[in-house]
Amino acid sequence: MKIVDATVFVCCPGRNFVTLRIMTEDGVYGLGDATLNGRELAVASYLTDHIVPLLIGRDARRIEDIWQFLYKGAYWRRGPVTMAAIGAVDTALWDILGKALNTPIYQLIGGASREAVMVYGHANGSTADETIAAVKRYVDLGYLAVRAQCAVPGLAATYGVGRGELYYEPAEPGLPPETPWSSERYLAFVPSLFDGLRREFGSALHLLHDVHHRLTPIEAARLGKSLEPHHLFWLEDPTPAEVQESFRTIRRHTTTPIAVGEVFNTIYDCSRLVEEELIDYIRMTVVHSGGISHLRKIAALAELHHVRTGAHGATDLSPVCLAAALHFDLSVHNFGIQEYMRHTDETDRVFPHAYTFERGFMHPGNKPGLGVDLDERLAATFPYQRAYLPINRKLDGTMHSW
Ligand code: EZ4
Ligand code: CO
Repeated sequence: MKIVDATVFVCCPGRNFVTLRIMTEDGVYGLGDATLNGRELAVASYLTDHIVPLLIGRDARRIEDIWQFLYKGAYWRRGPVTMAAIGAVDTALWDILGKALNTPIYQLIGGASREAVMVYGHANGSTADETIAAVKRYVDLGYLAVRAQCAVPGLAATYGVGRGELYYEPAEPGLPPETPWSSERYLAFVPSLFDGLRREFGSALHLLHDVHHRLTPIEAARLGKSLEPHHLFWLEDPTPAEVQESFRTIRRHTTTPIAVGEVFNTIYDCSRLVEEELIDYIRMTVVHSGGISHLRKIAALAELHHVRTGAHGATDLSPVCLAAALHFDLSVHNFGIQEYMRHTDETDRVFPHAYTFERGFMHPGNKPGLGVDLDERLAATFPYQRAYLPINRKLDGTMHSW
């Protein structure tokens, strides 16, 4: 089952996506998402210029060997660009194998461990009342879990507060917008938001919150502690995770469950967090962490330490990545929850897919492989548009994590 061709597609049906298509000699092809928000073309070039020539002629069924060949063979290891490129190849090869065997991927990686996968949606508002109304809309759509974000009084723009109701898209065409940040104002406000949410929705609804890497460990510990009465499903990215030891401080002070990992790329980025049981959910992304093969190893390590999965599923990951995540989620034993930000209608049309949402749960469907296709002709009508994520500055102008 020789690989005869591999092509990279860059398109912008509402936002940019990079997609790898690997073709085999018998005409079976597989897709992999390679989108790295704001740095898309670096991955496209890594694939086209450096990986595609290495794939031609290889046996598409040797998924693990090709993974190791691309990882060890590059000499330069890890990093989001490299791991997104490897992740795209890995996903495409699983897609090919599933199609060749006429089987959905989840059946190749252990079969279903559950009937369907619980997902959470993103609710946001400019005021606490607006956020409450947005959460209500998700509850009405059947969601059992909702992430709640709100603009902070006195700050002109806040992470997670979008323009539409269901879609939140932080990347902006053109150069990166600058947004102001104050940890003091944020910390003073968030507990009251969750007081209001629990008053409105009672205790059964799963509520999540994303700090988006903005607090110091001790500030994050304080926030976790103050939110304990509201028993969050998780508090996400409380502090930047380059320093894994930081999480000891948070852990020492609060029982609020901690989730982290959307910017991680390999098992080494999370091994200490997992082995020391400093986190509760590992949120690594299929595309940015070496694909389904590597994510399964991470899940296996996490399972030993009571850490569950919560794969990143933002709109800047294409339907190809979401499908891969759903096959992974359905099969691993220690699945926790899946992030589900709905894509725009244009995106859904460019990537027709078999996955479904019903009453707060998703299922990858039973089409062979991933169950996602790429409408190449439609994709070509949406050319790449340069776009960046915003940057953050404190009120005095100091650069801060976004
Ligand atoms: O900001 O994926 O939990 N979800 C998130 C995302 C990230 C984007 C960055 O590209 O934090 O919305
Ligand atoms: Co996040």
